[in-house]
Amino acid sequence: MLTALTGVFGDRADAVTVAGRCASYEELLGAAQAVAADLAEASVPAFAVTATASLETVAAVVGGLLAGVPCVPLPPDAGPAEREHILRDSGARLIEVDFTRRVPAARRAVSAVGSALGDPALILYTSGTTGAPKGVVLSGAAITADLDALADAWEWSAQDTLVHGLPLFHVHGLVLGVLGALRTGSRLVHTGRPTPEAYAEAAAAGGSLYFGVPTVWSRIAAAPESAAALAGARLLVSGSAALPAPVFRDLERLTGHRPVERYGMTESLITVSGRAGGEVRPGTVGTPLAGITTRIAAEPGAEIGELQLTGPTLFSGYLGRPEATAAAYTEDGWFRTGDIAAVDGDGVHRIVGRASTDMIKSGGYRIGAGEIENALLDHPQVREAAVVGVPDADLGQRIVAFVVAEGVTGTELTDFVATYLSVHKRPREVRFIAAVPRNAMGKPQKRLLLEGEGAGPV
Ligand code: MLC
Ligand code: AMP
Repeated sequence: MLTALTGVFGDRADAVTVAGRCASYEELLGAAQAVAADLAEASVPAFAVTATASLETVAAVVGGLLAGVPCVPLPPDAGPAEREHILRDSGARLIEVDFTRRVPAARRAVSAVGSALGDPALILYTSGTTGAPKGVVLSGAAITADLDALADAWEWSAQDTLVHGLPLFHVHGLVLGVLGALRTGSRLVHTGRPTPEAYAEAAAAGGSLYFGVPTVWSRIAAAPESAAALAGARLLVSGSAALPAPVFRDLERLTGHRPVERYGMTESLITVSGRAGGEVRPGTVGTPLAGITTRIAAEPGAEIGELQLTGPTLFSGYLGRPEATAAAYTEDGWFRTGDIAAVDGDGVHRIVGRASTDMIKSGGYRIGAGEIENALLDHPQVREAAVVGVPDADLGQRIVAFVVAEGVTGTELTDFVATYLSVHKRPREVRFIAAVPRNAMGKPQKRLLLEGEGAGPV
């Protein structure tokens, strides 16, 4: 899978830069082989690493691939409850990585780079509409199929320098942003954090291909000097949430580039994308990648409906949850994305919204309302809780919790959630209400809570 580590593209001292620290492929491989040797001896079903933006995280993931042991990247800002859930659910052993450690040749677990493609390569935890996050098992074969299709769509090659500053515990930053660079041989500059200044600075270092979530792009569009520095790039790519049309236009005006949008999910990897050199229109996410077939499950006479797909990039299942895995597919075997979409006459896809108000996207992070509600309900003062995503110019959606509670402040509840879950799952606002509106069946009527918040119908 990791073609660059075989040396076919040559090597350089700054082949991989993460948060200001550089490594050659040889150095990365050496550190990863030390991880792999330990994993081979430990005989564990999976291992976890606290996935800070660091060379250590990259070495851990590569080491897991070399040893054939799946890696579970833990969000570094996860609170104890979320960390414990992930570790317990996956059975993963938490490891620490010393990037400078090397093992003698005799202890190296695997000599060939990228064997056992069918095996689980990564287990990424992601939220559903209810309950705790589930482990999405991704095989090496699904990942390589996706990266090769993207390389084709974006003309992504060893001539590129990939720039981004996205978290290393999700598909966007880790699969595309790290494994993609190691497969295509493009130099990687991970900026630590995805700030406009850092993206601009990387332009001076030859950045050609830039990844960002819409929040990153909207912050760049609001920083004209930084945006102008991206004029020399080859391709700007946005994904993980919808890129607002005004941000698209601002980027075009300031950088001279029409950003390419692509669509994906943790479970399916990236499945639909605009093409380098192709026509891109704001509000559209392009056409299916090679090997992917899509369909819209619409009511008779309607043009929009749930986007469903099949193809080689799909996950192997939710770890230990066969029922949940089965429920993610239609009876005739298509993966149900839960996204509402339309396909234009020329096959270009538009994502119109999500089927459920219980799946929130904030800053490109996927957050299940149920998970936050459960955390809030664990607070002794909280009697009812309903969590929604309210439209937000910066974050796409911001998390707002409506609670029925006495004797506790909003800040106390936000802090309470932060100690349980990841920092980015904290509600931005807590609103106290007399009762959660419910229908005759007792189901919360979240659309009533969203009324007046500028949320259009989905
Ligand atoms: C955050 N903060 C809060 C808060 N939430 N403070 C109080 N109350 C809350 N509720 C703090 C943060 O910790 C931070 O503090 C500061 O406020 C600014 O937070 P922010 O506005 O959230 O900005 P930032 O931290 O810069 O995050 C924005 C972002 C981030 C865009 C960088 O959301 C991000 O990295 N998103 C990427 C998500 C992603 O990769 N998704 C891909 C999923 S895969 P401090 O002290 O730290 O400054 C996928 C598949 C696909 O979707 O298609 O790609
Ligand atoms: P995640 O599992 O975190 O990857 O989140 C997947 C979800 O992100 C999808 O189901 C979509 O709702 C959303 N998403 C990803 N890319 C896009 C995009 N380009 N436009 C709109 N929504 C997107």
